[in-house]
Amino acid sequence: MNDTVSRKLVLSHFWVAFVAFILACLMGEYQVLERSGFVPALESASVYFASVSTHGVLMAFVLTTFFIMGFGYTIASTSLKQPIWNQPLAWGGFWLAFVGVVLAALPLLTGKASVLYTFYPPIVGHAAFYIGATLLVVGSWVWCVIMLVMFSQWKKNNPGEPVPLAMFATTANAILWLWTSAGVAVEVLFQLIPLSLGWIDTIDPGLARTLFAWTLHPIVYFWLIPTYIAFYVFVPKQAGGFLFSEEMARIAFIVLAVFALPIGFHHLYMDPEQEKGWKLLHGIGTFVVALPTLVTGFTVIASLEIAGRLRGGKGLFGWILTLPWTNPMVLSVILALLMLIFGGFGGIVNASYAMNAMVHNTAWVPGHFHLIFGGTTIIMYFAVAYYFWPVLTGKPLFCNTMVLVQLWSWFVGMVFLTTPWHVLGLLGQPRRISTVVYNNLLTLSWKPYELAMILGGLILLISGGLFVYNLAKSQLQPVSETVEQTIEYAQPIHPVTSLPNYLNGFTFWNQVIAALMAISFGLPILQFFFMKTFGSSGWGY
Ligand code: HAS
Ligand code: CU
Repeated sequence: MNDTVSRKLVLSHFWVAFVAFILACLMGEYQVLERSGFVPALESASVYFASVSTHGVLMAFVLTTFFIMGFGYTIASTSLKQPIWNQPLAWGGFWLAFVGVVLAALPLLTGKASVLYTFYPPIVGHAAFYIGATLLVVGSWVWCVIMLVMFSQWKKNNPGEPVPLAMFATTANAILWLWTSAGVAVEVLFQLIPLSLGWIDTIDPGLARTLFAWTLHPIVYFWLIPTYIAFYVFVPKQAGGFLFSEEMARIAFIVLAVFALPIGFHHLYMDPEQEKGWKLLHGIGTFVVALPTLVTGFTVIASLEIAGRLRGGKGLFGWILTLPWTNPMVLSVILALLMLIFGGFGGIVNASYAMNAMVHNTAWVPGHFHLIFGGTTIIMYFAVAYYFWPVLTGKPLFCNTMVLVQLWSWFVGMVFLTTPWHVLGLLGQPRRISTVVYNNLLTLSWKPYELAMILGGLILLISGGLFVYNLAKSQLQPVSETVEQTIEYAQPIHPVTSLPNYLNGFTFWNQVIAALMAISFGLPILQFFFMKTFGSSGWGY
């Protein structure tokens, strides 16, 4: 057993994440039902928007942040083989973030902050929502500090040695998050909180959207990095093989952290406040940041092939069949990669300016991110939870078949939910609508797809419930003896003994990030302080 793991700390983070998750799943199913119009009794725009705002915040901010913190604490303590530095501080971060969530939930659930998870002004919610969200972010900064301190201390005590890959990548994520969250922090502190408290009368929504774009793109990689960590450090070992290349993994994490940051404007292609040259610059960067995903796909599939061949797989594709498909981690990675093909394809469509014009603000976009985030990213969160659970609770998973059923059903549900969403987008259905009041041939053609989405949502709700059930039942089962399970890290096929500084630290990369951010966000933000704008007063709730 890994005796450095702070079990209670990690389990507390994970349970907050997973309770948020299952509540959000419930809301998701209500939302597909409501917007389909098949159940008139459910129809209410105000309840719909309160629900969709809460669903988005719970999934995108609460599930992710708490999961990532718990994951990071486990990685830091087991890969560095030392206890968490300053545990009281870690608990402080946890409680700060938790109080923030409760504070934000109150206006969300009472319909006073139905501003969606992107909370774009001029829609304005209750101040408690923004203050709660700020506390959540500040709580997560505490986690970042702890990761950075543990990383630096380890390097000091082990001079010249490569930092374990898992910790290297977790630190990259902490650094990414500190940079990422700065944009929205400035927006909330200087624009939204003062506006919602009535201290100022007007704000510039263009500036707000630009600051949010600073956060909105890299945040998706903050969510994704734990998934990629699992791909590189757990999957090869669970499949029975080796990591194809540790250097490639390090390069992928560095490129993700460095290039995810300066490229938010592909969310603003159709907005007027930024000039086309800046959009082009950010557009090019968006294609660059797809590269580490391609590298990751290649390295992970190569690692799986090594494992498959070591297990006796022959021929061009025979190795796929010899993989241990009943191992939850291995099954998850296969399903995650399959969803990544289409989720990533959708991303490339979005990133291409002319095609973005066809799909922007349509149902295609939620189709894209439910597949790549809800699908690829979250299925690996499940796999990680299942892998960590025996170590955290000292008890085995109560039934592997139930785990496999849960993972398969999540995949099937995602296919049923997101395929129609993509089609609906191409058929012109806007996103962020509660209902369609007019009936014509166009909207009638949406109906069969709505039906498929309701089925998809239902499968996902059942699968989400099964996930929480599997974890709770395993943790609560009475067992006479605790299991001795450790978290095992995959070995690279060619062991790494020494590394150049730039593949083992972040000083240089932080400077690169600072320069890139200054180039891509400097003028686009400064312009707001020089141009004459009219400002908008908020549409209060
Ligand atoms: Fe995205 C909108 C572009 C990745 C999440 N994205 C969103 C939003 C979210 C989101 C939440 O350019 C909505 C924001 C909002 O509410 O307004 N996205 C991209 C691009 C990528 C991308 C280029 N997105 C993600 C990830 C997310 C995420 C990851 C969450 C985790 N996205 C956009 C754009 C928009 C956008 C625009 C704005 C749209 C608009 O107009 O509003 C790339 O990183 C994707 C790269 C991935 C690939 C796929 C490679 C495939 C591989 C699999 C190989 C597997 C095989 C199978 C062969 C190019 C590696 C092997 C099988 C075996 C059995 C072994
Ligand atoms: Cu983006």
